[in-house]
Amino acid sequence: MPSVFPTFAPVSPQALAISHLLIALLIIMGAVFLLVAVWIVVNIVRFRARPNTPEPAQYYGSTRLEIIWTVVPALLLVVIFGITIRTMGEADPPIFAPDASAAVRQQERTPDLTIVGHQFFWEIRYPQGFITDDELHLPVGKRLYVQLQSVDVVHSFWLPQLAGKVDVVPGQLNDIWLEADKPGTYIGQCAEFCGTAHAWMRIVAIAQSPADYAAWLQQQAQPAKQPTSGAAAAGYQLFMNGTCRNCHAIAGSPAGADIGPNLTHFASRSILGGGVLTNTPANLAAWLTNPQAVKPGNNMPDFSLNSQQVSLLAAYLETLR
Ligand code: HEC
Ligand SMILES: [Cu+2]
Repeated sequence: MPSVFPTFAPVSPQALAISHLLIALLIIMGAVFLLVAVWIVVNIVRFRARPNTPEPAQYYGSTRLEIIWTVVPALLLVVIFGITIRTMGEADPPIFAPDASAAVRQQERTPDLTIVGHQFFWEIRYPQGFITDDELHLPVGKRLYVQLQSVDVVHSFWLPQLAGKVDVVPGQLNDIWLEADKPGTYIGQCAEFCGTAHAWMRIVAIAQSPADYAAWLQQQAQPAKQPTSGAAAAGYQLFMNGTCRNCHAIAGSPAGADIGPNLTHFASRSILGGGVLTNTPANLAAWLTNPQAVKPGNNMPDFSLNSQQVSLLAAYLETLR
């Protein structure tokens, strides 16, 4: 079950540091708020108008008070500045280990993962040579060096239980550390308005034990098999001879485009359309029938497929485990 208050349920040292900063700020701000609120209430009561009392004494200007209400907030800001700087160091540790040699530092560090923002889904490239979308897997307890790119507009990558928020900017390489110290499913979201369907640009991170992760890697690295009979084979023909392959890639097939999500292991994913639906056969049929009705404004057009075409295509796509 995903956490309702993800920022307060960190599962990595980076997210923990950010969470601590947030809690510290809430305490400081809460204390200031309480102090001011209580002081106002006390004075409203104490100096309220009573019958037959003269107007209380009026004061104009007080150097002492002005010094206090300048110095105290300034000191608070110094404290907040200090703990923020410390958090920044913890949340975004240096790319190279402190003892890395000069030769190592000269080279560009190869990312453990590359994540590419598209309107309106996340493409995840694994160094093992395969691509998946919207659902990333990572081994528990390992800190991954992740590079972030965009092919279109500015997005923002945010998995609050795992790390801070980093903008994903076209023409620029940004990076982030991703780590989860507990197995589980963590939900993220594009956090920069990037167009009509922005709200359904989610990402699911699944942290697995090293053995489960290795098995997943092995499975994802397999190319798709071409079905040889039945509805799936007919769906394959529709897919390859129709317009689908102009935008989608399926490893091991002639489809190799990179406009829409990579569908090689589509049926193994838990979500569909950036999280707008869970990935079930019925939802897949709804998506193919009219993706614009399911996720208005997304970049897959409505092809007005008839129900037979939908069921053949779905039969094929469901084989892509
Ligand atoms: C013009 C490009 C384009 C064409 C052509 C196209 N799609 Fe898509 N498709 C997309 C985009 C873009 C998305 C991602 C939508 C989103 O989540 O924002 C997508 C998403 C999907 C998904 C959901 C994938 C996922 O992981 O969530 C499926 C399944 C799919 N398309 C199947 C098809 C089939 C079958 C065809 C042929 C009838 C087809 N597409 C034709 C662009 C295209
Ligand atoms: Cu976005």
